[in-house]
Amino acid sequence: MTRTLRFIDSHTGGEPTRVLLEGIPRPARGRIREWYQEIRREYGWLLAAAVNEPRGSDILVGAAYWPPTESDMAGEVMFFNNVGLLGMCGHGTIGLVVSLAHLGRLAPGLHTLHTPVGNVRAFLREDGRVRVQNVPSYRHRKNVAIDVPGYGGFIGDVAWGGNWFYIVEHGQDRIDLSNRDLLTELCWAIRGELRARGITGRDGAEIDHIELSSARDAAPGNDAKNFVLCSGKAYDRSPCGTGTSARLACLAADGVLGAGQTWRQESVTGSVFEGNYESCTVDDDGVAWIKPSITGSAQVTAVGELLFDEAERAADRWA
Ligand code: PYC
Repeated sequence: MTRTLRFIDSHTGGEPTRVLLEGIPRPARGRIREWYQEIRREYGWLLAAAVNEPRGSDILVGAAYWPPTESDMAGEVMFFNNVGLLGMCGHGTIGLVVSLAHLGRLAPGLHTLHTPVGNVRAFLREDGRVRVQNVPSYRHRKNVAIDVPGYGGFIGDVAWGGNWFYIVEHGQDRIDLSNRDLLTELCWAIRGELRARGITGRDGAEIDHIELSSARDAAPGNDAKNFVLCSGKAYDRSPCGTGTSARLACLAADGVLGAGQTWRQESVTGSVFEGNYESCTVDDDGVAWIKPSITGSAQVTAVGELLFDEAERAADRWA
């Protein structure tokens, strides 16, 4: 039996997003934050097959999209990649909004999307740029020192921006595409060391995104350039919306960036997100929470149908 999924592809600053428009039934019960297990169990094989080879590649981020069920929302979205489900995805949200606009399903203005880690608001401007008001973000731990075998010592912050990040100010190797293999292996080794030492996000959550940042390597006019290694060992071609949000949370906590000030975050490929935050609130535990926004643009690259054979269920790529 053949299954068909309609899709629309885009890229946001070089990072691709594949939106699945239909074919993944909306779970009958609960809110989207409760759907992880059911989606993984019933449709994980299909999502994995939609983004991985031979239909996609390791760098493709997928978005299972469900149209609005309430009048004040633009729909529900669950992001995923080559190895599993994600929390939020900033570049993917920009890609989703531009894709829905391309299909005539969404007009310029403010739209609310539900994700498993909270609601996000996306403002589609008349010029096509999208401002994403991401989930509240914060720094969990500052100056976490680790010794990575073969690479030496690193100090980084653990922060949440919709996914978990370990963010390192990295002056050693240039953040440049010509260094992508070296940076990939370094980030992978850092992640392995974090795991080996039991360094996690809140509630034991795995830190599955590593972000190297350098002001030195940024182009004039930009504040910093980053290299972000995602959970499936692919590096983000965009400046990473959730990674930029996590970074903004650290900058806010350190008093380096004030509310409303713009932070120009460049990616390793040279694409840029503009970031800022609205307000910073310190909770009873002394944690500084921000409401971050990132602005960027996306381009639609393809629309079509993916065909699957039910027999592929047995070859679940996320297993
Ligand atoms: O833009 O948040 C992001 C993102 C997460 C993983 C890849 N891109």
